[in-house]
Amino acid sequence: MVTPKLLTLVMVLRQQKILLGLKKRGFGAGRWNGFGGKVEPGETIEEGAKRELWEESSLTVESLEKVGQIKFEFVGERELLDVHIFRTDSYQGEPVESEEMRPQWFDLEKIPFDEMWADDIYWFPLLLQNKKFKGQFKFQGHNTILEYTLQEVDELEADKES
Ligand code: 6U4
Repeated sequence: MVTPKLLTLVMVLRQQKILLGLKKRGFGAGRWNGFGGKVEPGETIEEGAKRELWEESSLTVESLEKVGQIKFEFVGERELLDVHIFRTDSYQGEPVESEEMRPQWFDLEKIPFDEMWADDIYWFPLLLQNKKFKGQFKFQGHNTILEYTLQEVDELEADKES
């Protein structure tokens, strides 16, 4: 059994725009994405999400809404990613570029899906319609989706400490 790696992803929305960051290094470098990273021992998933949002964008939030959970498998790689997706439309501060991310606001009609992870175009519509969702994507390399499942759900599992 492989233990999935717990990761967070935070989507910040404001007045028909979404804040994405261009990842400058590490996993997914060169792609626009929400803010997030690994959950550290002793923190809840939501705490990890807030910490990463702060570290990568300088924004703070009081609470985040959990909206999605997607598991990723990469053929030939042992590691499974378990990504917990949150959204917020109320935050404090202004986005500031960090070593990891260059933040930029995008109109909701101009989301740069060509320069994002290939799965995003599937689940962003659910995110933008305020739906909750669960899914699983199987990748060949980092660009090709071999198969996937995605479903709208009423509830997501409660947060737990890692
Ligand atoms: P560090 O600790 O900085 O070396 P790094 O390897 O850069 O970590 P990290 O921690 O930034 O990775 O986490 C990767 C981020 O990418 C998380 O926010 C989750 C997100 N992510 C991973 N696969 C994704 C995918 N297929 N689609 C997507 N986001 C994904 O939209």
